[in-house]
Amino acid sequence: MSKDLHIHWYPGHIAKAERQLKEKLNLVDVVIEVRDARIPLSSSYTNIKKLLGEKPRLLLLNKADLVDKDLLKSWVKYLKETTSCPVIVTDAKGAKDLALVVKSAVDLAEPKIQALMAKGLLRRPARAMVVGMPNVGKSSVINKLTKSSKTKIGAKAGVTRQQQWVRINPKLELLDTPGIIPTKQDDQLQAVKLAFVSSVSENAYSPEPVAQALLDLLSNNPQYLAHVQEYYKVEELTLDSIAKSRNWVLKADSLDTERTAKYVLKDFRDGRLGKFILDEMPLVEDNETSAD
Ligand SMILES: Nc1nc2c(ncn2[C@@H]2O[C@H](COP(=O)(O)OP(=O)(O)O)[C@@H](O)[C@H]2O)c(=O)[nH]1
Ligand SMILES: [Mg+2]
Repeated sequence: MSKDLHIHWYPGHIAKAERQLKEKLNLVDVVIEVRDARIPLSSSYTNIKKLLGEKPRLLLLNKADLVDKDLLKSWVKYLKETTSCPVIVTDAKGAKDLALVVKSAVDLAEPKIQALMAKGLLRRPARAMVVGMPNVGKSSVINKLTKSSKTKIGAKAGVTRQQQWVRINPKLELLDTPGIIPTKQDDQLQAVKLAFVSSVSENAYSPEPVAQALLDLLSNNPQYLAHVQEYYKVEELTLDSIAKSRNWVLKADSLDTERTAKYVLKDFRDGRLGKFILDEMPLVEDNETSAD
């Protein structure tokens, strides 16, 4: 594989995955979209509404343990304003966010349930599914939601053949497998960020340019730069200087930058380099104050 900074995509796979996702979406009243809090924009599509349709959507910013709490608060506010969806911060270890996720999903589905009842149908539990890009924590969220309730309902006649549903409470049923939003290239920067957080397969890129791109991105933020300088005891965030500092050399004094790249990516993914959010928040026009 070349050492260029390039993420390889498979358009055929993407189209197929999107089709499968759309089929599953037909089964539910409400969608729980999980994003990686480290990349609140890049871990979704810019035109996600086109993919998910007009279904009511709840946004979870997962892996919140890996980012700065205060910075994340401003992202929650931003996403609420720009998507008009409820936004909840979650992490795999916390449990107190669960009740809120369940309540929000039920509330979001209520208009649909009311509409069914207005047509003369009996009230039924809302149906939800978890969607998101690879590795954002979809399975962890499903496990948390279903742990308290082991009531498998099984396949519903006329609703689905293979899908399993779990009753979370009398008002909510959850599809027990997630819908996968395939990662794809809206732009190269987004693609590389998805590689940082393991949302794209390691076969799709070479580690050195991707790790260096991470170091470059972190270098642009003075606070993040300081964290990483401190962690590796280096001035400049390059694979060479980190390899030297760690004494990762191959024979004949050449630096083992491949090993270094893999360590840098792992250190970032495990949260050892610091708590970073790698997307830039676009400026929002404040219509309310300008109208004053
Ligand atoms: N630090 C951290 N790791 C998480 C969190 N949620 C999931 N993970 C880890 O992220 C990886 C992917 O999680 P998984 O639920 O399988 O993601 P999925 O591919 O979207 O289903 C696993 O190694 C999880 O242990 C979280 O909130 N914080
Ligand atoms: Mg999974």
